[in-house]
Amino acid sequence: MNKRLIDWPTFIFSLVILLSVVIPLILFPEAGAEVISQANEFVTGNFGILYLMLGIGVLTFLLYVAFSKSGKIKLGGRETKKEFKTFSWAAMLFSAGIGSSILYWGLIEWAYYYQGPPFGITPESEEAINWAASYGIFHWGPIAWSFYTLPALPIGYFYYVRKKPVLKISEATRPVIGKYADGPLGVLVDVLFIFGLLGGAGTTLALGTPMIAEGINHVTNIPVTLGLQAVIMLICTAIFAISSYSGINKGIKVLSDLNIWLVFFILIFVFIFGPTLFISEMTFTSLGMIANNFFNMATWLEPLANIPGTEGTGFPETWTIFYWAWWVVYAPFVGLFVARISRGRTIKEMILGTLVYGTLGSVLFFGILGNFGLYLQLSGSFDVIGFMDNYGAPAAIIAILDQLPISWLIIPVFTVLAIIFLATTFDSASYILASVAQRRIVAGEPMRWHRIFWAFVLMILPMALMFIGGLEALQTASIVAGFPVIFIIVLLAWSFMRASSHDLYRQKKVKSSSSITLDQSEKKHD
Ligand code: NM2
Repeated sequence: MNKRLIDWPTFIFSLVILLSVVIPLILFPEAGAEVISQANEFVTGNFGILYLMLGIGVLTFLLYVAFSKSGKIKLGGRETKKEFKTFSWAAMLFSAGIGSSILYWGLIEWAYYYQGPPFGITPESEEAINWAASYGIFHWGPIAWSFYTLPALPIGYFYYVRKKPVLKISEATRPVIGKYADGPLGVLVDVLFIFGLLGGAGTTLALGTPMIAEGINHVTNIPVTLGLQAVIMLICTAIFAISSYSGINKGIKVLSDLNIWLVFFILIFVFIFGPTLFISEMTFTSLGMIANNFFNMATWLEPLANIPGTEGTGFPETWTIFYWAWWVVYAPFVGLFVARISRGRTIKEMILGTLVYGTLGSVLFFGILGNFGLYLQLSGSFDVIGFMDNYGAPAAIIAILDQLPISWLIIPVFTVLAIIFLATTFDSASYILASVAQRRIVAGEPMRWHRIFWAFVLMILPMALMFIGGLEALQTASIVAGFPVIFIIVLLAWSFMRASSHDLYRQKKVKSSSSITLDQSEKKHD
């Protein structure tokens, strides 16, 4: 183990912040939960507009870059081949960026929109049904995926084009913050990112664990207790720690491929044995609905709710803003990961690949799983909402699956899938946390013990909160922990533009081919 490789200020500062949140929460659980919920309301209530503006801005920016000259820049030298085949690339991208939450929300999100639709629509009306089927896809669609893609641009650029062996957020902001990237400002950027990601991971675990527990309960009859949930968290940690320890090629890639095959199995099964025609038509109709209302959905902030005496629905804060915040905290991490696996691709391929494959994946999940649940409700064959009111969302998710043929097989497969999905997000997260808390990457990977270390840290906050009964407070942790990440995203976009236009300008003859290789050996950088 080489201690000199560790970036001690980032490492220690992140742990100090984590402990300074966890310890008071354990000592004063009630006051802690109250503070978290107030902070959440403060951020979503006052700064929601920033998130929505960022969403539209980032998507526009990426489309511009993809089709501009910078889009042609290849990540790597002229001879560099794509490191991963497109299938594995897309599988890893999806598995890293999406965790078990897509199983959770994919199956049940419609039920919330159906009962509490946006735009002043009557709950449970026909219009509410159309929105219920569409909004989930929107919240996991192109804007969401653009948050993920953006950080990959500067990071991939520095790693593969300028060939700096550093996978760090601060490094990618160097063209803007200059030498301060090596000082406290750089540490701050990395620490804020780490802290945001720990919050985002908390949200993921707070949703995933109860659902996995219900699945296990259904199969084995073991009651859903705190103990069971703690064991689940530990098993998940063990799986993703092993995967992260084995590295990208052996662990992370193998688990991601397995993950995608299981996903195909579940989705195809539900599509064939569920209401196939309803699923197809509803999904197709939703796509039209989203296309038609895209900008309304992306900008709706319910401004009238600010007028004294007017009651709002709270829809933007509870859903769109919450979602954007959650995607944003994961973004630098997924961006780092996408950059790491994109050697040999052009910037344009990377942008369009994440946007298209990512959105396509979300459409399949929400279209198939969500519309299956919606169909059960509307056809009267199973009262999902009634069940959810009595037993909660995680139990309702398993109960929906129980309506399928051979559910004795489907529910265990689904539960295993949820565990793997969670693990494939957390293995890459711990891998990336280790890269950020390291000064340099040697032999292409952060140190092994360091990856394991972060795997366990990812679990500490959720475990602590679970024992004090704060799993619900944790569901909004991404918002509170992630607010500063908005600024990091803007900084990253700015850095990429600065660096790439600078290098392109210096590149004397750019041929009009489909990819540009910038030979960095001859240049000096700003
Ligand atoms: N996002 C995609 O829990 C998960 O599935 C990880 C969640 C940000 C909503 C990411």
